[in-house]
Amino acid sequence: MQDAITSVINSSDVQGKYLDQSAMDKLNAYFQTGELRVRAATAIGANASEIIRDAVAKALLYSDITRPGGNMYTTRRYAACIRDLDYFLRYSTYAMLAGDPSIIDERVLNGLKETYNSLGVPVGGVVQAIQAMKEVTAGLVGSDAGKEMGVYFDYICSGLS
Ligand SMILES: CCC1=C(C)/C(=C/C2=NC(=C\c3[nH]c(/C=C4\NC(=O)[C@H](C)[C@H]4CC)c(C)c3CCC(=O)O)/C(CCC(=O)O)=C2C)NC1=O
Repeated sequence: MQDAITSVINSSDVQGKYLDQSAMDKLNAYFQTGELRVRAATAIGANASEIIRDAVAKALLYSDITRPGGNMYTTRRYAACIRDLDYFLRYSTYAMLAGDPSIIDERVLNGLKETYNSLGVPVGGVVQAIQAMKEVTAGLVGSDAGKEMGVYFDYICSGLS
């Protein structure tokens, strides 16, 4: 995985140069939001199951997905869905702390779309649930940190579509 610091340093290193102004600006923006990121990650970690419960209630409950014939029907599949949402929330939080999405590519998106397609997991429903987590999370951590988390929730959604 990469983070905001290694990604800036690596791209300067490839050119054999010291960091230029735009690289310094990127680093500065990252350092200035450090406390915001740590505070948001703490709040998300302490409230993960509530975030997921509220997102499921907003996006999935009482829809065709949870009725007989739907992909979340049966306790086993319902639990698999909740577990997937917990993965998305946890890895988005890691990526938000790192300021870089590469961990999501490596550990979440790699092969996921193919897995969902082969199991009949409706990607549209997954995207709706992730968007609902984005709203619920922003409500918890505030709009600045919420926007930052939104980048990584959206990153997962685009990787699935
Ligand atoms: C850490 C990275 C990681 C991810 C992301 C991951 C996802 C993942 N979700 C799966 C299944 C599943 N995923 C869902 C999810 C849903 N169904 C719906 O209708 C909802 C819209 C949605 C929840 C939002 C369901 C129901 C299954 C079980 C499908 C089945 O076995 O029939 C499977 C197949 C194997 C299994 O059942 O465990 C994988 C690999 N596994 C991983 O290791």
